Amino acid sequence: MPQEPTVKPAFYITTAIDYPNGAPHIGHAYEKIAADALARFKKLDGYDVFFLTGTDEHGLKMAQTAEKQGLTPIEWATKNATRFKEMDALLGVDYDRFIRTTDEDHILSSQAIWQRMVEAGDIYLGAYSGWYSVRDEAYYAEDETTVNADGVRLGPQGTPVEWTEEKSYFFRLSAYQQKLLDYYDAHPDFIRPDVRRNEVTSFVRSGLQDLSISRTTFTWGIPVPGDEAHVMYVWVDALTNYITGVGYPDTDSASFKRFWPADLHIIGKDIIRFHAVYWPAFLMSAGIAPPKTVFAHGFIHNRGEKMSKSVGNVIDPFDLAKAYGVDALRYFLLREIPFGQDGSYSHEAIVARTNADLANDLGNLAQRSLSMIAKNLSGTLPSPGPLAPDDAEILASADAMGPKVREAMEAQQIHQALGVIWAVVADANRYFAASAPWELRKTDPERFGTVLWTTAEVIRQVALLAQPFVPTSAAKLLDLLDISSDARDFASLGGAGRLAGGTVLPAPAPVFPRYVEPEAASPA
Ligand code: ME8
Repeated sequence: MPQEPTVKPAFYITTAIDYPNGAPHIGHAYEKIAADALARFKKLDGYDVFFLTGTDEHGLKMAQTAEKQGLTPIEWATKNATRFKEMDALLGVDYDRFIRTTDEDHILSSQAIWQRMVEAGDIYLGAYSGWYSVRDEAYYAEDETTVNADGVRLGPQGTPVEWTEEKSYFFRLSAYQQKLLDYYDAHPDFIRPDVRRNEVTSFVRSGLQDLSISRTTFTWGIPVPGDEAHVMYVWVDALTNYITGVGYPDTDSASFKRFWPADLHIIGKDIIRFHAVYWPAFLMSAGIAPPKTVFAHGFIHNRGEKMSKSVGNVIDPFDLAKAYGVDALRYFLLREIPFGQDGSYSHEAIVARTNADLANDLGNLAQRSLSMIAKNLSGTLPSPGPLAPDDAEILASADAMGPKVREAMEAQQIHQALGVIWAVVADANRYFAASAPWELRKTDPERFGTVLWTTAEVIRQVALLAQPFVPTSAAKLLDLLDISSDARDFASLGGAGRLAGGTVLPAPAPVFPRYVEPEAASPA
């Protein structure tokens, strides 16, 4: 009987698009790594994944910095967008498209959604005055501002604001208050985690004002269709990237039909309002379905302090990857910080994680067990004899890992997924120590083989599940177990992909190096 071709379910995941107004920092790296782990997990779990990331290149701030550098805005944006792409390449962020908001298709897409919102009667011309922050690209109400000791008025993010008046197009956000509240009610997973959902719901309940969505005071933006004196407010253009990426305005295209509405927008907590209030309102107005989930992660601080250029404590992800290795950095960020909460970076913390979890717990277990096979069994993986209760127990824990990790990942609890995997690694170490294979080698060769096979089989499943988080190291581990490329997805978890005794394994090599402090520089 010919088999029906199985159609993979679609999964569309995005990151925020970064301002390329300088080099990327560790906060940018963190978000991309987390989204990449979620995307890789879904791919390995049998989904047809589309993963979009990119850069948000318009706005006054970009134009001003470019001018200071003696460059045109597009030259400045291109220079930095290149650096963001280099970061992704270095960190293993395996996106399907890197969108730049200066891309031609995105300009057309932004003008198309604008037009739909006009047709819906949601855009009108008015005038705007208020306290405007160039850095935040946002207007604030007077009571949201404060005046500091130097007499400078500051917005809620601590950036200077100026009194500004201009003609502006407005979006009728006020008309969407109840629709949004109803939407949140009907879609409890729309805003995650709960703390953000509550924050957004109470913001919307307190009343929504119409939103100024065009600017006339600068030109570095997407022209408003039909009124070229205006450019779009950068957030209208920025948010639209998520539909451009899958083919908007061609809503009949295969990619749009397949991938929209997005399954998951991964963003930082500071931009939740744009994604959970403005964005669904724009989409509703344009007759497009809102995304399924917006997940806001927390902020990374340097030793507990907020990172800022003026303090000089901004962390360069290129430096970190060089110092610790890409997989150690990825593992640290994803394991240490509960996803959705703020977290801190420090040298001590990353070294402790790297050496304890990666080098000692997983690295040593693999190296010790595989070396025993190499030395005592000429590198041939033994077949298991009858399983003793201890063997059966650790094997059952390994088999139970897949479903638990999946459950955590479905809820974007990345740190918990890693917790589940590394709990089994810890159990496997206890099992290995208690079974003392080095003693069995002479006294009970059959059990010696069973313990080594069982350990290798647990490592196989750990390595399979570790792929989304530490892709390069997990691949090396799978190489050491001679796992073919078609047996590396999650269909091979559990009993489906058991290691076959008799396989000749390659010579073992350490996969997770220990971090060793560089020699203290000798005094000059
Ligand atoms: O907000 N820790 O761009 P952006 C963790 N262009 N995440 C951080 C962080 C930190 N210290 N600092 C920033 C923008 N982020 C807009 C987005 S989306 C349509 C437009 C996160 O370069 C931040 O929360 O300022 C955001 O999700 C992303 O990095 C880009 O920030």
